[in-house]
Amino acid sequence: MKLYSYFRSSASYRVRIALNLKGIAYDIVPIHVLRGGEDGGPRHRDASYRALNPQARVPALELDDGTILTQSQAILEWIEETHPTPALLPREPVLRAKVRAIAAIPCADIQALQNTTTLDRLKTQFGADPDALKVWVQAFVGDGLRAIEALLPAPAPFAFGETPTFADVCLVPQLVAARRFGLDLTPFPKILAAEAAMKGLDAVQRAAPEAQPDAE
Ligand SMILES: N[C@@H](CCC(=O)N[C@@H](CS)C(=O)NCC(=O)O)C(=O)O
Repeated sequence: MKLYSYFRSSASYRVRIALNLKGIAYDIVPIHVLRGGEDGGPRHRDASYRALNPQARVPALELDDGTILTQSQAILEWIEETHPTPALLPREPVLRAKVRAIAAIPCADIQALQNTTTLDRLKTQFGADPDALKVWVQAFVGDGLRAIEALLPAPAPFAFGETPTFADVCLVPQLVAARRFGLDLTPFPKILAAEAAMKGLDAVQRAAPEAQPDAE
């Protein structure tokens, strides 16, 4: 199995965590989203990568039979369905929905607003300077994290109990981006407790941006 991944990509990081927690072997194929392309542009916009993922985004997971999966949430669901243990979703349907709802906040509602393409467009088309971009990202990440903090039960020690779920898998990468943009995380003790529990796991440490072959 091959994971097309960029070390700093939060969407790639989610998939790396899930693969590691499940003990699934994979090779990383680094795809730089800022440079490294055949035409001098970013690697993920190369025709050869678009042939794999026409959306020109990371991650993409190539299965051993050549099938390409895209979109981190779809990949997480595939991982859970094909490798059910250790489970990353609770058994009970209401709890499953609650875990998926927490995971959806970074994946669906925050990430697109802090993505490279979005920030580039704000800069080039609307003249946003670095301070304006920071205000933008802090606003959307802060809104999302406030909602998550309100929705989470008391950590025990993970977001939804004694074992990690998709909620934890999606929270850890979101916090990297939050810190990169200088967001004060002290109002989020439940989120920080779940993150601390995750960071104690070898599988999560091996998925970290700084542990990747393409880390800079
Ligand atoms: N919803 C997608 C988002 C994928 C995505 O936007 N990935 C970012 C890196 S985290 C990317 O490829 N950015 C490149 C770009 O914006 O051009 C997912 O969860 O897989």
